[in-house]
Amino acid sequence: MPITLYAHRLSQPCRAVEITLRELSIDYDFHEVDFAGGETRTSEYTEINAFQTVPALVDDNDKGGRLTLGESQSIMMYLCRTAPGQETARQWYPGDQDAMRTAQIDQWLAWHHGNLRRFDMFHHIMNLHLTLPMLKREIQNTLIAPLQAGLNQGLVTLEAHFERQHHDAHPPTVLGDEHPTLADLTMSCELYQIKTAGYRFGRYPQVTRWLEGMADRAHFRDVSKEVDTLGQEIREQSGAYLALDKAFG
Ligand SMILES: N[C@@H](CCC(=O)N[C@@H](CS)C(=O)NCC(=O)O)C(=O)O
Repeated sequence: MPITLYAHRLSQPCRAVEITLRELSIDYDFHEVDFAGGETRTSEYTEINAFQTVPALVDDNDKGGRLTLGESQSIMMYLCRTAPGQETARQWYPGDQDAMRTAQIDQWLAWHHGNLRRFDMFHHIMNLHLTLPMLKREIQNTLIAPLQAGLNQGLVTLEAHFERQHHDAHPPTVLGDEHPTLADLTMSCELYQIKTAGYRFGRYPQVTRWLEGMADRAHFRDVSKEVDTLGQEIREQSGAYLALDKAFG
């Protein structure tokens, strides 16, 4: 009996059916149904399972007959009733062989739907888990990426300014003297906080040198400890969404 299972492995009833097929050593073709993308609502799928859910099973028999079946428990019972290896199948579901044991199994199967499954919050947990990364990626694309482009323009200006000073005696400063001024302080505090989140300014070697010189000052270091800690947390928890290597590197 060529069998096709229409299913998705993130679905509990689908996994239960697929495990049944394997336990009974039944060969099957697996058709992954994109149920999150609405495939169960298509007319093609509705022909296979009028209830528009996964799993569904199609069994084409030798005589040209075709069975299409939805509802995981009906599918599992059918497989047990028709499996070639009946000795194994009867252990899973005795059917007519043992009415009393079968009635007990039926009772638990019915109870499962109204109880454990009804309160299974896995789908909500999964949605919550998937929503956060999607939201972060969306914010990176719509909010952070344009700011990175703008900041790159400013960094080009600053880099060119430092390059015009033509000396290596000390780290660059805005006025070119050894001692920084308020202009250095204000701008370095700005760029330093971006650096704490994991950005590097590799495309701008003079800016990098200037920033390192400023960040090396004792009071700068002390007063920056809190932003260092927050930046590290951001880097570890959200770095993957921030294009840390590409933005200014
Ligand atoms: N009582 C059904 C439940 C099937 C079910 O809830 N399937 C969900 C996935 S776990 C589904 O198909 N959802 C997609 C939809 O409703 O479009 C069974 O045991 O087969």
